[in-house]
Amino acid sequence: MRVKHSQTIYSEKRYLRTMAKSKVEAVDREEFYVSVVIPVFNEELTIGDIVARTRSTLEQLKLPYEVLVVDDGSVDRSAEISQASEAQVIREAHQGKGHALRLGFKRAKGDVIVTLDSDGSHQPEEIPLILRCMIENKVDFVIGSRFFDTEVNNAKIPNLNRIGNRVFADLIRLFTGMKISDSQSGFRAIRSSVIKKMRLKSRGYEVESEMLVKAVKMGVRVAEIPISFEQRTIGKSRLDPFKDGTKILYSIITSYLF
Ligand SMILES: Nc1nc2c(ncn2[C@@H]2O[C@H](COP(=O)(O)OP(=O)(O)OP(=O)(O)O)[C@@H](O)[C@H]2O)c(=O)[nH]1
Ligand SMILES: [Mg+2]
Repeated sequence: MRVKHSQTIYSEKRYLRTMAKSKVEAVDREEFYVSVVIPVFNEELTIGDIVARTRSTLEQLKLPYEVLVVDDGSVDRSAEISQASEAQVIREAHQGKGHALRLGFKRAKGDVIVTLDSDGSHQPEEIPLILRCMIENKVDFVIGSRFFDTEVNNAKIPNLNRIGNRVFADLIRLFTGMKISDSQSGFRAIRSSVIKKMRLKSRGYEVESEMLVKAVKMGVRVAEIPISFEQRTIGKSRLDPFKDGTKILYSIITSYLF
């Protein structure tokens, strides 16, 4: 199968410098409503801070926005804390990160959807960088990559996860011709018109690769920019490198073929 697409991978050092200088910068020239969708599963120690920083960043940008936290079955106070932080909270029985994101996408009213993790790995102050990249490069899907600033971020990411990421990137490149450094990053922005056409099916961590492969197949313009990254220091990862890695491999293949 031949994939017809136009694509841009944007990786200029400029963005790293911008990041160091000022994190909340004006996103100009385009007005759009931003929906930030945050999946949460037992992250009571970090979710309040993430929602507060997300809201404060969007307030400074002066863009209309909403923050949707999707909590599918946390047994801690994640949902209560999110509500108290003035996020809209969607609650459901536990199914997985992919299912949670899909619920959030369905509910989101925005023209652009931003996703970020709630365990403190991503910096909400970098949302403007992602949005700016979308506007300046006229792309529909921007991925925040952990693997540009390799010396700093590589050391924070477990070896097995890094190897897995490399394998997924190679496979995606083989199938689609697209060079990607971080197909699994959960820090992204995508036009909701694109999401609507994707018919996502993933329940778990494979949602990120499903979105990417389907976007490339649809001919959507995709860009990557560097982000800073902190490995979680509190709470618990539920990612099983073998079980979830296999699901991700399977998802890359099926998303490409069907
Ligand atoms: N709603 C919901 N969110 C989830 C689920 N699984 C993970 N998440 C969230 O998705 C984000 C990423 O999950 P992590 O467990 O940190 O996975 P990871 O980042 O690949 O793993 P680490 O590198 O160990 O942090 C976090 O914000 C989680 O709270 C789930 O089943 N439901
Ligand atoms: Mg994490």
